[in-house]
Amino acid sequence: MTTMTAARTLALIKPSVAANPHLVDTVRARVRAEGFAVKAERVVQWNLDDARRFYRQHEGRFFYKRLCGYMASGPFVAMILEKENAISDWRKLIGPTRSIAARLESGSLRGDMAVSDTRNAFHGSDSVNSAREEIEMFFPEESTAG
Ligand code: RTP
Ligand code: MG
Repeated sequence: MTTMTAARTLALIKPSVAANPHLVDTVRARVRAEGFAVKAERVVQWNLDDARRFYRQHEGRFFYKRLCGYMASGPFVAMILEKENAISDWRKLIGPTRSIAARLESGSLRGDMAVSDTRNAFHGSDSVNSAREEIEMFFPEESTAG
């Protein structure tokens, strides 16, 4: 149920997990069990330029090229998740960026599904502003979302 305090975040199920429908179902079930409402969902296929644009803040980092290649390697799932504290709670549920750290956080989605620090299976917006921008980018029809 939507409440006055509900917040929204943009979640991505990255291509390594999105390629497997059973894993995507597992993620959806987990998302709902943790109290998030899935407000919108779509499948997206990027080319390299789309990936470079989205991750431009990481241009020049040693992992930038493989990150962009990964994100353009196949379809992925974008979702708007709604819940109180959605931004921080989703990032907590996915777990740390680095896979070794994620594995140490029992129950984290990256701990269960990441295959490397780059192919780490999930994205979550990191602030209210980035959530608003990213929701607008993937779901322009949801322009009032924040
Ligand atoms: P995201 O933006 O995808 O939600 O992930 P994040 O905030 O946890 O991580 P960030 O530092 O923003 O990095 C963006 C994505 O780049 C890849 N990465 N690979 N050492 C590495 O190989 C490395 N570090 C980062 C990951 O796919 C990460 O999610
Ligand atoms: Mg980030």
